[in-house]
Amino acid sequence: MVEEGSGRVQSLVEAGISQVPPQYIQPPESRPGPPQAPHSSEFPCIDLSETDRDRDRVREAIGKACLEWGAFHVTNHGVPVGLLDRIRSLSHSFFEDLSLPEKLNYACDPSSPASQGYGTRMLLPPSPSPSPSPSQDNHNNQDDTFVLDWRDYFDHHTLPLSRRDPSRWPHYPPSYREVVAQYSDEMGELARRLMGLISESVGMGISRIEDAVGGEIYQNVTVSYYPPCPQPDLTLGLQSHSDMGLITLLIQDDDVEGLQLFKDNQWVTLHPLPHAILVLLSDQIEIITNGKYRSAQHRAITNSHRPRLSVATFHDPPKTTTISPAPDLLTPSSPPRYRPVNYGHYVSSWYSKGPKGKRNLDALLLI
Ligand SMILES: O=C(O)CCC(=O)C(=O)O
Repeated sequence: MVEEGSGRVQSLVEAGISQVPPQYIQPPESRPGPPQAPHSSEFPCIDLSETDRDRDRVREAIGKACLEWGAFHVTNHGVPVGLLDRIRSLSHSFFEDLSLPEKLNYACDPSSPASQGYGTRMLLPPSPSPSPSPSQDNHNNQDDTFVLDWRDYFDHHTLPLSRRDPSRWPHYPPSYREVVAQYSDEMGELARRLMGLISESVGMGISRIEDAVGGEIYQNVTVSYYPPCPQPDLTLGLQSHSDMGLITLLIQDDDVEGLQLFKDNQWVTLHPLPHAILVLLSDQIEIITNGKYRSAQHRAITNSHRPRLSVATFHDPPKTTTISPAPDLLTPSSPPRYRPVNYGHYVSSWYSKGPKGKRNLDALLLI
């Protein structure tokens, strides 16, 4: 086993292990198991080029997808498809062409949540403090029992521009930094457009979701790399969770499946759709819409023969914002269903307690 701090899943695989180390073995109830549902042939796919011609129809399709799935694919989304191909191929190159020591030059700080750089552990390691104090409750409900994900990643802090420092991103391949910056800009624009449509689709004004978070969007671009796993039936590439913020825009390899959505109490595998972008509603949208739209619970499974890569672009509120159900959607017969929450506290709690599906959001439920 490679020592904590420098070890990455990819280095275990390159060392030729034939059995998964115990810290990656999921409890029986969380293991992938046989597929419980056929592939997602009914998964919604929305053509955004229709928006100018028939905004009502697009809005309606988005509303239906949000209600039924909390997720949908978009095509003709305006992001150049060559850019989607480039970021995937540059990311493969970073993980596959650089040595471990070269990649570790960009190692993230594993003790800080969502820190920028090359990492493997999503959740915070257990706190060294043996005596919890009530005011630190969020940070002391953790234990040693977090099962590790079969995943390495690179997290880029990209927006607002004051957070963007490309000198902390890989210098190789040579166009990496420029492509990530362009990708961030394009995805940020698409996210704003989609949040407008989502806001309208639930019966609010076009800017209502953005206004609810003070108009400033924080964006992280996270490339996940899932090496082949010798025992895919015992592991998860990424544990079951919903994303914390507003919306996530995700692309994945065209030819390797791995992403599953939890729908109607079953895990459904999503077919990658070449050049489409997957939109996932995240937890703060569920709160703002007072539960009318639910955030998408998802996970990644592994396979034994091929690496898989995805690029998730998260769009989040500033940590200082307090999020609560939008007053526009509240009536005496539809009172608030969620307690207001400071987004920074929500994030700390998520990273220290673990997502366990949607436990952090469920903890805010009033009724
Ligand atoms: O790799 C995937 O398909 C899922 C990635 C994901 O869920 C995440 O980055 O939060």
